[in-house]
Amino acid sequence: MIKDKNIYDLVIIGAGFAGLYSLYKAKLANLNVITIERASNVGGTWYWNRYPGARCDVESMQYSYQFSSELQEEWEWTEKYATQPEILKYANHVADRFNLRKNINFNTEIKSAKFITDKNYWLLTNHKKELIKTRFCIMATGCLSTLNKPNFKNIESFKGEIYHTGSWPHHKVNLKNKIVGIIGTGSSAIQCIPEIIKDVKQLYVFQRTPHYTVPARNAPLKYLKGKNISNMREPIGYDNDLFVEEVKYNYSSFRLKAQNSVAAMALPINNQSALEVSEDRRQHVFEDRWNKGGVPFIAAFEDLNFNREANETAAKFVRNKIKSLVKDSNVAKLLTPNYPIGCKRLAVDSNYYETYNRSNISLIDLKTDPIKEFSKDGISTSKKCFELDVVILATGFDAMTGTLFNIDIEGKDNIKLKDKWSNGPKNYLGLASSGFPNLFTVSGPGSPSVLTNMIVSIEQHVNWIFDCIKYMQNNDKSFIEASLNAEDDWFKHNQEVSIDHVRSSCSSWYIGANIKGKAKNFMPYVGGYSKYVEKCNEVSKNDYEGFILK
Ligand code: N01
Repeated sequence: MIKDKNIYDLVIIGAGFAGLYSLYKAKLANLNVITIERASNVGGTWYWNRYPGARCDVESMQYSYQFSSELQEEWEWTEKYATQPEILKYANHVADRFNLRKNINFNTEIKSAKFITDKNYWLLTNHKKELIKTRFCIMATGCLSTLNKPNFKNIESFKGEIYHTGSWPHHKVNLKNKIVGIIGTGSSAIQCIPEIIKDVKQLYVFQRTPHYTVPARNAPLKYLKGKNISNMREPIGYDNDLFVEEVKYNYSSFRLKAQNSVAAMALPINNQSALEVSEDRRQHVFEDRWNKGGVPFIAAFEDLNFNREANETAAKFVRNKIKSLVKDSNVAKLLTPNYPIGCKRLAVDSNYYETYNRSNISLIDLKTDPIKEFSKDGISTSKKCFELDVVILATGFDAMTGTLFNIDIEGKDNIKLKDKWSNGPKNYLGLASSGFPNLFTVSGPGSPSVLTNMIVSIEQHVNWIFDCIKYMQNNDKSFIEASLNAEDDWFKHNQEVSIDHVRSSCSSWYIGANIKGKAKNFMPYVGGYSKYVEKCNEVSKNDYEGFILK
């Protein structure tokens, strides 16, 4: 690498899990590196999403780094699904344990990034208009970090409190005895509603589309703590009987199962089709998965994601559950989705449907009674005025591209990323886009990303990027750019594999449907994590085939 004291080797934008691991790797590689983070501390999505009930719906023993066996050994998760405060504590522990903080500029926001072609560096500008030069840039900016705040008429006139689940305050929000309205019924709302209902006087849930959710069956993790068991079992994901020590004893094979999977998670697999078994057997399998809890429900049969008839058997099972769990049949009907299960990301809950049996909750169906406007006192729909003390927007994010577009990124020949991607995010392997040399995205569009266990996907991306930088150093290269052909082929492949997948069968943030004017393309790569990794490895083995190196 050419050494110039005024030019960083690498700038990493973001200090969430992707940014922290990138920084760890950069320090290990002895690079002159700085991480820039707009928040006042590490954690990324877990720094911002601190709404009541926030927790990860991937098992904590899997939603954790594997790059350090010491870290993996010493950290003790307390619950099957970690809460947001515990995950944030973990991110802080990682930052301290690996001495990462001194390379992070907090409270700093990058506003623009321009590639200076003749000098072969990126020129970044922060919110204070300070300039930073760097050879390489890693966008560890997260997939769900730009809020979707719908432009409700007169929202600014509301005199009560307004919060967004994706940017919840650091102080405790007092909802005791308040009348609260929550807009949206996606994963965030599904976690939040059963928590806040315990405090509020009355909760109005404004629902546009019902969401499928399955019970988490969360529980404290079981520790042997010195007690002996005769033989350490080979762990399978989502086995509620396992002791943590059993997972740790076999952690490498447990992690390998995730590496070889579609979703970067060790899930119990059933290779049968839902259509090849008897009705009794099918119900038994669904019931078993429902009782054990969590995302393995959608892996109950191998064809639920591809075959609509098979998918309908699972959807019907959940619809019947809703009917049996929600006492008011009209409310149950409104909560029942009519699209394929798993199209919108399956939510995982604790007592979501049961919450609707309480006396202090009302469900408003925005399909038949849409929001007209806000007033100083609350929300008016076409049929009624709701006086509210607090409004919670659980309206999601401008996913995958929103945060990249918030930075004015300009590549070669004055091309802006926003313009280049105006018809959808085109790049190679979700790692780099033609025209934007030496700039990598971690878990960006075009990679399995949000369809997988994010920490595993992040580690794979970061490892690939640092192997690439090392290859460049060893081969005296200082310029890498995805070729147009390679990214066209990858984009085409991505769209092709998504056509028959259930994920593309309804309007969701995966296809940008939640943001007005956004291009409608299936953004994450749906071909499966292990296949994707194979492709990435093949590219690096073949001297970064599909990239132009100079
Ligand atoms: O956001 P969402 P989220 N008027 O976009 C509604 C991750 N996550 O924050 O479906 C009225 O899913 C919208 O309605 P509709 C996870 O990947 C993970 O809940 O568009 N309503 C929908 O109901 C997840 O998928 C965890 O018709 C409006 C809701 O708002 C992702 O974050 C936990 C509206 C938005 O749902 C996003 O989840 C939580 C409008 N104008 C989240 N605009 C884990 O456990 C939007 N809505 C790891």
